[in-house]
Amino acid sequence: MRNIHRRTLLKGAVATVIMPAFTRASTSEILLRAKPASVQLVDADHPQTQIWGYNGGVPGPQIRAVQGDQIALRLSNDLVQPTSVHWHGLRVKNSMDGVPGITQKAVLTGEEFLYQLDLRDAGTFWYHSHNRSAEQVARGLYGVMVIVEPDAPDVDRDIVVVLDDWRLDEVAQISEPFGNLHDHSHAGRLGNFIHAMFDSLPAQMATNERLRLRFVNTATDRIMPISLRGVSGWVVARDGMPLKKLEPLGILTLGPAERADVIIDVTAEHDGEVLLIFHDRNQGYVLNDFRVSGAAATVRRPKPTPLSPNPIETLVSVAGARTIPLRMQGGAMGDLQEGLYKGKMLSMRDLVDQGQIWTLNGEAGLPVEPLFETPLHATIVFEMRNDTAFAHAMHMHGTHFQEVLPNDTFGPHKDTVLIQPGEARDFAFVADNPGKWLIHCHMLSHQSAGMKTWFRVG
Ligand SMILES: [Cu+2]
Repeated sequence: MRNIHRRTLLKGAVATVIMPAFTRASTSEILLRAKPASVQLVDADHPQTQIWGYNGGVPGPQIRAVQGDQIALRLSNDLVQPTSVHWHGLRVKNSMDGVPGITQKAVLTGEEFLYQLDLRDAGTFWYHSHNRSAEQVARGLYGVMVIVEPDAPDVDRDIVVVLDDWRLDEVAQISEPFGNLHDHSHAGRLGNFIHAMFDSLPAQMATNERLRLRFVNTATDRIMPISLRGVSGWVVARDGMPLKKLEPLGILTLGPAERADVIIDVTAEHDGEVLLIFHDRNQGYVLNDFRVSGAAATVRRPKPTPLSPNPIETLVSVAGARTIPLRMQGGAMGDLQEGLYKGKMLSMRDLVDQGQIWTLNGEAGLPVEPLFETPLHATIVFEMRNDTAFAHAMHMHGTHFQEVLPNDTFGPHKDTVLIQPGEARDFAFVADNPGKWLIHCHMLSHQSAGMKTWFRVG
């Protein structure tokens, strides 16, 4: 049995609830003003934390829209650094993908950029800075997008739960500097304050109440294994895409940028409690606890049915597909001797001098030429090989991929996958979204230290 600690990792801290402004998408523009702000991140015994956020909060305004909507979002940059916004997991037009140097110029201080998005898929997505993201996301430049199904499942409450990990000093300010070589060469910048931010806080829960929880791991580098006590439930979607077969809810491990939609029924009795637990090694830490009072119904509802699928192509075969090796190397305790960087072959020592520690297929940083080019509608298989001592959260822009499993079967659609040390796993997709797309580690410390590349479709 695991030990359960009723505290978060930072001494004296308690889990926090932040109620972001809801932004209902409509025909008018949504303004996202990236700017410094001060928020009560930790408890009232600590000072407010200086963050960078959209419209003065973290998370930024929650964008709720209906599948099929078109929305326009105007980014306005009031930061001291250039910035951009990436719509993580949304299958957007390439020019709207928010990647400086690939799909747009970074938005300079005092300037603006208008993003126009077609919301093809329903589900739980998020948006975040894609410029100097290891710093800008760590400072709070992210928010959640909920794209509602026309036939949303019947639940009593639908709640967004953001999981984040902050490195704070003793007066609750974000620790600097960023870009620490030890972080970058190991598991990334890990924090000392882990919390769950609910967009609406259930003051209490009731027996047999049914909730949909939309978990989003917004941490730059922290893998989040979580579980719930006092409930029974199912994972119904991953990375915004409905699962064909619901997964019973056990310990849910979300790598950086991964999402999971969960439907739970409260099984705890009156005067019992529901716990949200973060697991770290053999310890469990209670992030939130909810008192159970009364009953919402006398009996549990039947098991939910799967959500309606999104209009994304589902693989049936990879026969004749083009395979692209994607070998991860480098980092501490790795065996990387040298790597290509900006067209030059450098020794590991020289790479490190450039802040580059990780390679994909022997190259660090964004190559001038794409990793590969493919005509539209071709099927591509990434042969991912993790030859490093650390896990990586590999994220592909533009569409979702599916794991290639035995006997022409395929895993769920995912935009980010956690690949453990030594693992060799294949992920396939149909290249149906034209443009220049990134594939990179979403441990943002690893990305900034080299682990990224790109490809061209069409
Ligand atoms: Cu990584």
